[in-house]
Amino acid sequence: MDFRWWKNGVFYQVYPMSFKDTDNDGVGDLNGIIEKLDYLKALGITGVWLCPIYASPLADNGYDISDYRAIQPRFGTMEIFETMIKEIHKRDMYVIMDLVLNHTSDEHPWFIESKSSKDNPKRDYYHWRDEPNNWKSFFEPTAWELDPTTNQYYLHLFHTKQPDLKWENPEVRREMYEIMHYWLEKGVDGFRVDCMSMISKQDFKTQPLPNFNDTIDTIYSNGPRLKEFINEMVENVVDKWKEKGRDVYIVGEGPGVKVGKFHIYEKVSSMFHFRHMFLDHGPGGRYDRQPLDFVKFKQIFVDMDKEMTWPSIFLSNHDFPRLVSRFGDDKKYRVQSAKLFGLLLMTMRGTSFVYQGDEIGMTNFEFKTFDDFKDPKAVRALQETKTGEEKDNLKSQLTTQARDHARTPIQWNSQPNAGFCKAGVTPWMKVVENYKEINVEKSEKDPGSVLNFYKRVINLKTKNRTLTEGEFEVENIENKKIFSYFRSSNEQKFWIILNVSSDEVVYKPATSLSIKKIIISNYSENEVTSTEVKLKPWEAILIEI
Ligand code: ISL
Repeated sequence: MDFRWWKNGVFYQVYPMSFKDTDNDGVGDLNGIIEKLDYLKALGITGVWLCPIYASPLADNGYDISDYRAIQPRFGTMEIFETMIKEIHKRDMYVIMDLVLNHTSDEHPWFIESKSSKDNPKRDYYHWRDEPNNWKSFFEPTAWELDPTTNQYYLHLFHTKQPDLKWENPEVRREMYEIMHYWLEKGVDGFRVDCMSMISKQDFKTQPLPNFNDTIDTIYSNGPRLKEFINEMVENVVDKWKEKGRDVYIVGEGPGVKVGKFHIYEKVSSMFHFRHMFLDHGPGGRYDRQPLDFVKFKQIFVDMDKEMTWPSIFLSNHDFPRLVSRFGDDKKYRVQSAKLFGLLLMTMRGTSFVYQGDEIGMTNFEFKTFDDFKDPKAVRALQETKTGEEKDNLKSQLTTQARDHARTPIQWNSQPNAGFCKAGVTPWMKVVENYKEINVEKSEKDPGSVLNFYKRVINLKTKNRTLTEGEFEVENIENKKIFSYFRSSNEQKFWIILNVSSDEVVYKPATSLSIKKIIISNYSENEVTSTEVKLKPWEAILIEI
């Protein structure tokens, strides 16, 4: 098998608005990223995924692009961007850019032209109809907005300020490939393609919409021409650079990627599948939280490992609550459970992605008023609530489910504003109150910190071929509290055993195992024999067998 740079890689996802502010406007910036590159290097990171930094009115924090070839002035200038790329490469790290190809901002010149008249040459860059159908937007009750100039509706699967591009139009596709070349020429190493699974649209006939999550699988994603568009993108972009000796990495965002559908995506380097991220979303979607079924959670990874040539492993990102608060116990066992998920993240087959702040075990924030929420999805949901009861229900849903939890500033130290921005400056999102206890500076000094554990597991993953490419095999999948799996190659075999509960659990492996060495654990002492393991709450052990 060819061994490509991103295969043993560990990416770190930077959400620039919340990473580090250096120009005192309360919003993170590119100079802030440059300032912290040594921190990422010391963490063992091999690549950076940079969330959108393009010119944008920021209706969806940059996922609404108004100029694909310009830098959003709040983040910096093109010169600073170029310096950042050089500084990343100087440290032997790679960088991929988040590219939003499914939609633009409504302030993009294409859309301004498109809406100006029915016969404008850019009219066909977007989806226009005389009548809306029953499609819902991810953020709003309907996916169609009436534009008064021509009295037609345009499609927006997300915000009204994010009209969907019409990929069926070859001109649109050509524009997009040129944009990709533009950034590759500047030296970036690849892209995370936003909403890749949604760029080819089903026909717009009205169809039943029984359950919003099913809608993602059956109507919005995996559209009829998707495979053709993806293959064409790879031919026009990746293959062209291959001829010049560069291995361009493309990871697609893939809500709706499921068993039986991966063949659509086989030409891109990798895909993010989202099934584990939607498990606790009920028929009403994200704000209809259901208890997490941990057996199903494991089964998803088993199924997707079989389905995908090369998986991308992530357990959180900027669109979901904090990892330790969502899947772990962010109170009594915060440190143990954050470490457990760090070990899980680094020991499944695939390229691993750490979301900023998870490496120090950052938690959800406790909101005081609805004004604390900035995410357009939360803001819109609030507008839709009519009664006090609906408000109370939304409040409890936002407490656990809001995307905002992942977007609070990184807690760098115990100074005011957690060192994210200067004292006296108001950060765009509130800093979580626990920053004096949970921050990078403190974690660096504490050998038992989540951060120092992450360093060790990242280092293990990037240096060990078995952990990167070895087979992944799960046993006793029906066990509700234990995740027990093996990674094996011709050279080595590892057993990873995780207690995903706050209880003490005695676990017996399916067969007796010969223990060679405990490689790493989140407890200093473990009770392991070849036939039985006694696990403390959230105990996680990596054993060579
Ligand atoms: O968070 C979700 C729904 O509540 C996800 O389904 C998410 O909307 C979906 O994965 C697409 O996300 C991406 O595109 C959005 C943007 O808001 C997200 O931040 C981005 O990750 C629109 O560009």
